Amino acid sequence: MEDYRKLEKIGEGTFGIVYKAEDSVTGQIVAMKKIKLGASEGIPATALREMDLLQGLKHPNIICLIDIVMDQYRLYLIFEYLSMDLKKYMDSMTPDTHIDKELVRRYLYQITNAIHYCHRNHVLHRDLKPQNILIDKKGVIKVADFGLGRSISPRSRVYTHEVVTLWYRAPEILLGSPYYAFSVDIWSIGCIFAEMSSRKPLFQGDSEINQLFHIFRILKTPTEDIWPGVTSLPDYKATFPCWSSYTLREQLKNISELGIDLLQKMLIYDPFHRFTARDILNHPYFDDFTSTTSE
Ligand code: INR
Repeated sequence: MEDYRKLEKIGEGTFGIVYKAEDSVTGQIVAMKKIKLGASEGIPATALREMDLLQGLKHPNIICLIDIVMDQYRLYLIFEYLSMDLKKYMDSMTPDTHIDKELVRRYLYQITNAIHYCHRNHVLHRDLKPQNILIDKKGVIKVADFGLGRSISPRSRVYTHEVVTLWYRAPEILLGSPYYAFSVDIWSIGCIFAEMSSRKPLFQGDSEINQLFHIFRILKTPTEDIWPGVTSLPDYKATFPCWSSYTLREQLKNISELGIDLLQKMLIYDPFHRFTARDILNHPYFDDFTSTTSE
């Protein structure tokens, strides 16, 4: 590993520690994700899967996998480097300030553009959250951490309950739906959009059931009328408390009418009626918007 000089630790991905590093030859600053190899197990399946996915995904708003380096004990994934993530950026702002409305729009456009590209290539991210959205000083966004992403065919089976970080997790996953699809990423983007606008996570649950109740309190407890089939989902209980007012607008004072309209469509309960990435990009919220990154 003389090819790269390790600088400081910058984070921990789903697996493996991430360092800032320098290319010994060119001096280029990179992000280096170190994956320890066990004595005999070889390369973890998750790492192979991530490499496979990332090598196939080339998009201006998706973090670029530059190189893969191995020595006897470790595997290093070399990525392009960005100096900040969206969570750190929001945490660094003083409490009463907001991300500029135009910047929120630029960020939302780029996140959605990245996910639209993933979905077109049959890849779900499944763990979108502010920590794995990287930003630079010029307003460019790149989505990272595909450690849990997985190439899927539509309606593929879910293998685990624990996929998306709780606050950004879609209700169909929380209710134990045996199938889920691209719509889970859209839910997460909606939650991130709300958080960028208000500086506060929209649904801050501390357990799966509490997460659901946070959602119900704001979007009403779902019924068969608004979400056909909901009462048949494995973890649905007829005894769920019945919240009957929709208070999304009241949660978000710093968002335009068009923004609220778009957000509502990203947070539609029924996954089949929830907006797609394409629908988001085509929404009037982006009408007078000129994207500065090419697709
Ligand atoms: C920063 C991170 C800057 N840049 C945390 C971080 C704080 C401040 O994780 C990061 C990465 C980067 C990063 O610049 N390139 C990558 C993370 C990841 C991949 S991953 C690539 O997949 O999330 O671990």
